Amino acid sequence: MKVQILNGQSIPNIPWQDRPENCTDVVWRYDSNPVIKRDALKCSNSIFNSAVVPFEGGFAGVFRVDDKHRAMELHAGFSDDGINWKINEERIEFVQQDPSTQQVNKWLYGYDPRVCFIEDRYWVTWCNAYNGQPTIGVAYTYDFKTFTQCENAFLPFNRNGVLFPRKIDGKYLMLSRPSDSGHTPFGDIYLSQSPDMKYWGEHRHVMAPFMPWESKKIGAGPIPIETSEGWLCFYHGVLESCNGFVYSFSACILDAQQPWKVKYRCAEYLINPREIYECVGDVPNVTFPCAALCDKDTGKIAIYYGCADTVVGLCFTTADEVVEYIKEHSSI
Ligand code: BMA
Repeated sequence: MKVQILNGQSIPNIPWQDRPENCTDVVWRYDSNPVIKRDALKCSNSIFNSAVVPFEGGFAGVFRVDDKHRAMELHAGFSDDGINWKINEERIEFVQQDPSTQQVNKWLYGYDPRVCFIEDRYWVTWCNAYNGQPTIGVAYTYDFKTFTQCENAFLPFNRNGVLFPRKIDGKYLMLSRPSDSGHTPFGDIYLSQSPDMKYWGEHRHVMAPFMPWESKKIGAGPIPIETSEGWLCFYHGVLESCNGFVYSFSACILDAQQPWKVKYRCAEYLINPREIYECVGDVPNVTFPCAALCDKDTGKIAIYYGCADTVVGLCFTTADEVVEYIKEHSSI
């Protein structure tokens, strides 16, 4: 491998398919997509934008489940192979250990979770309602059974809170996208820092929409992957067409020590809505990545992405290929 995966994990059972012979794309889809169908649960209207990590030799995750009331809920789930999932029928009931969070954390809705292992536990961030308005919720778990909720990271309005998998200079780092109370026709990615996962500051601008495919707004996706070239970050971008928003995704490489500095940024999307399950669903034309598994020994990457706000798809690349592609097609 030319690109080394730093501080990563061996995942010998990472879900994987080789690139089909007739495909020249740098990221290719699993041929049996979607991996999670909308009716995987009795209560589910749709299951999409969900986060998956290696766990106890298999995999665990936090899933966005919109139920048949059309309430947006988070459910835990488990899998041996990353493809066949057993998702809990009941939503996560977050534990409020701190009396002050009992006051603020009245559950209203939660969506677009990310899961990040840092040091000794799995941190969950998601779009959480505070005072009925979206901001970044924070919780941790050791076992995907008990989830302890903490203070929200920011004031409303904010979305797409994505943690880095290790501290830098003693601080936790989080990407996010300040937004508004509605369908937000704007948005840049920012980075914030915290000594304790509670107080966030030292905010830095990372990047703004740039190319046409992402011209309306951008948002961080899976947990950044640390490589010998810097942090490999997949992110979504939104184009506004005469028929509504189109969500595609691509990737950039952020500086290893100062990740608010963008080293390379792919000018093209890597995946855009074109398969039927990406173009047709509750919200058409959406591909929205929330998790990426990366095997440090081979550089294989498996990306989980929501499709048309209805189902979960899987696609693949390798660190060598995607990093080379980003560098060759960089807009900076
Ligand atoms: C965004 C979020 C995502 C969703 C997307 C497309 O604002 O709500 O959960 O996938 O819109 O509807």
